[in-house]
Amino acid sequence: MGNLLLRLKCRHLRRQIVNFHRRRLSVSLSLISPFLNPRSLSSVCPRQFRCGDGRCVPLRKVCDGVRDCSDGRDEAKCSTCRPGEVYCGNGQCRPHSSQCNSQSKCGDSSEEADCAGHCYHMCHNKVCVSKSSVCDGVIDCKDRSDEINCTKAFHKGCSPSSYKCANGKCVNKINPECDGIKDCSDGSDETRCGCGTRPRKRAKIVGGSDAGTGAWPWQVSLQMERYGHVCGATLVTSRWLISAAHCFQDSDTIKYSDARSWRAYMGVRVMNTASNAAATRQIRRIILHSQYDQFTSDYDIALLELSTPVYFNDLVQPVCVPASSHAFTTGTSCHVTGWGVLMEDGELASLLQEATVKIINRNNCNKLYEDAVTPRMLCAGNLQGGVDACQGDSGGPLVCLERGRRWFLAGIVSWGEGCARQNRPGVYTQVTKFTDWIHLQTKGQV
Ligand code: 4AZ
Repeated sequence: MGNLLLRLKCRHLRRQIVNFHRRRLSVSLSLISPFLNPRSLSSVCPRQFRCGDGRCVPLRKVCDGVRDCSDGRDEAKCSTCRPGEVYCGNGQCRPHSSQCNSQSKCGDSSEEADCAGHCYHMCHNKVCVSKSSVCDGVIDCKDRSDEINCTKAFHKGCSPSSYKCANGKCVNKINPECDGIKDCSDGSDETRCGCGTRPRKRAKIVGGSDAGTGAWPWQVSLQMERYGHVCGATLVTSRWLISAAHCFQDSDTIKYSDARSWRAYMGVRVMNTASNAAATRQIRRIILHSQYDQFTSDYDIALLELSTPVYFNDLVQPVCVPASSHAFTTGTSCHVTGWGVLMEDGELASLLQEATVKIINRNNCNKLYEDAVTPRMLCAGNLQGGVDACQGDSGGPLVCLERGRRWFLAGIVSWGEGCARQNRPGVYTQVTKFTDWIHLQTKGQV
């Protein structure tokens, strides 16, 4: 695959998008100054603290006892913590759950001080896994022990790692859904399994970074009439697409939230002409997650209902949506696809690109991103750099092959610092955290 960079749109760097549209279409759009509008002003400090004068300060410098903002805003309101938070030795407030989890959230490690080197969960091979990585839907221990012995009964009767059958019974096997074996007595783990296959690919192996025809039949290009390709999305049923909420945040000049402005192109490989699409649909409505936070990128998920259903064929197929209990293993090679830029500030790809990226443990990823990775996010990439999603890939799929037979949607391209930089992996919306939300919003259609 070489040093492939996938392309995409960046939600928080609105200026880049506008620039990109200007380059692409030579349409004279007025460049939005982030200093004119309070919302854009905040958006120039993604995952950082914004001082009163607009300067950005890393979150780790907030409440660290040192005034970094000229107005001292970074050190104001630091003396008390909210309920459920732990007061760190340096004055910071951190979630109580971060105490004694072998992962310093306080910055000064004060919340880890009285833990006597305690390891929350020790894998059989003596790898220590912190509290927040246990039962979080990502397998970190080779023996899977961090996702097997989940006894907390908060999945409406089933432990987080056990699959809940339609009749409410729990199945403790890892990822039993659509694996060809009936595990639920009511057979519900094997219903609705017409997903995650690639009819065209059965007899073919395609190498390199250009995707073969029909290689990723759930990949959708979301386009706006005036601007062409803006974001990716994933086909999950004949009526529903999953994408990123940040693709639909209005700017001062562009109403990204208006469903009527968008077209979904499916079965496309070569981007340049829309006539290449096997199917085109208008969008009936866009459902944004109500907790989406444009500053932290938390809950970066959107559902798009198509105006009319699409017909499946060799080039248009839905991917499987994982059950909330589905675990994706740290270190697994998964695939991200899109028509995003081939390098930071580069041009969009005209041929659909594919890249192999490995699932990264969230705690390790948080160390690289100063705790900006929430439990709703999943990191994947190559820590050496060189392979990643980038602007224009946003909203598109990160998919993993399960037991060599079906592809499941593990993530939605969401954010990252730059593209393909060393120790700056891609951050994705973790789909398993939204399985119930998706089911609810689509009234059980997904
Ligand atoms: C973006 O600008 C963006 N390298 C998306 C993904 C990544 C970086 C930026 C990951 O939307």
